Amino acid sequence: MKNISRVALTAVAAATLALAAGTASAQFQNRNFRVSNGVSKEHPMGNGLAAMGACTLEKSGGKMKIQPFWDGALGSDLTSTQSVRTGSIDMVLTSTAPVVSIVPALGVFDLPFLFNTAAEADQLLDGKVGDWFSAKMPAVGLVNLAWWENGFRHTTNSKRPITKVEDFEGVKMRVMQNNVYLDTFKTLGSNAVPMAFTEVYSALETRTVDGQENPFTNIENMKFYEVQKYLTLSKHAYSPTLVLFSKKVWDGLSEQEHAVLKECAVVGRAEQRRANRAMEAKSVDNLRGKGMAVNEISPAETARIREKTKVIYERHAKAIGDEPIALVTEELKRIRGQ
Ligand code: TK8
Repeated sequence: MKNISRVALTAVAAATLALAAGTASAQFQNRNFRVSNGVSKEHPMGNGLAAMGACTLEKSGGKMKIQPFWDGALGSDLTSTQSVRTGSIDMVLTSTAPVVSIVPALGVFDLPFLFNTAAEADQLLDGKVGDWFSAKMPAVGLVNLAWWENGFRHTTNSKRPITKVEDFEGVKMRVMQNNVYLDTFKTLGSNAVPMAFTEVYSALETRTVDGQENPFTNIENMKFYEVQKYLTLSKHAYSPTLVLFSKKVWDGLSEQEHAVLKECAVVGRAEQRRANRAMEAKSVDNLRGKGMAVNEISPAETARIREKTKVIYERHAKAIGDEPIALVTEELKRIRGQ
């Protein structure tokens, strides 16, 4: 008698599981979401998207696929974001800086020396303040699924080591298409040139510009070390990455599909940040090994650079908005126990 009930139980359990999987799959349609990236597939954004894609496949019974495109194949941060707004591309991973022309409040994240650590950036972005910024996206045709990490930005150039403020003088510096970065590097004495990420390598190679600034992972991933001699550990800003989904496409999805995309973007976030930080930890040695001359800036000189760029906060407060600046600065004080 016992044997029969065990066999019956096993059959019922198997049928229940199959039904559940079938039901899950039935709640989902076949989807293939195309994602635009400015970086190459070896960048930690690839780790994040691989984790996110495995998650969406598993939770949709194999129906929801994520298809990354690399090296700006679908366009730059800004043009891809515009395409996501029209629905011709489903998703883009972009720095916040180029999106400021669409959502000015994001400009707060470009203010020099805003964040001190990645931990406080995570805490702010993954909390209610990050949600406040994400809530601004639907009005411009976008849905921010999560905050991933570009990282702390450092300066490279082909002219000289930058060890003090005066060394920025006359360096033709590519910056992201963003007024705060333009103003910051002009204020430091550089000849700042706004340019899409996809054009930077060739602009450095042809000496159209002397330098640029980016997190280590981008400097390594884009092989900027091949066309840049000097790396200065300026750590002058922290760039968040937006995981922007098209609201036009989003509005055609089910609640279950929404839930899976949000849940799996958070799974991808953990993996992308982990991979980014693991790569960053080895980057300075790797870049030295590729022939870059690496220098720190002394605390005294960093203090002079911070002092010189403080004016940026006042100059851009109106364009960014008092509310986002207050939200971020108050939350940072709270996180720091100030
Ligand atoms: C990559 C860009 C890049 C950014 C830049 O698509 O443009 O310098 O730092 O990460 O978003």
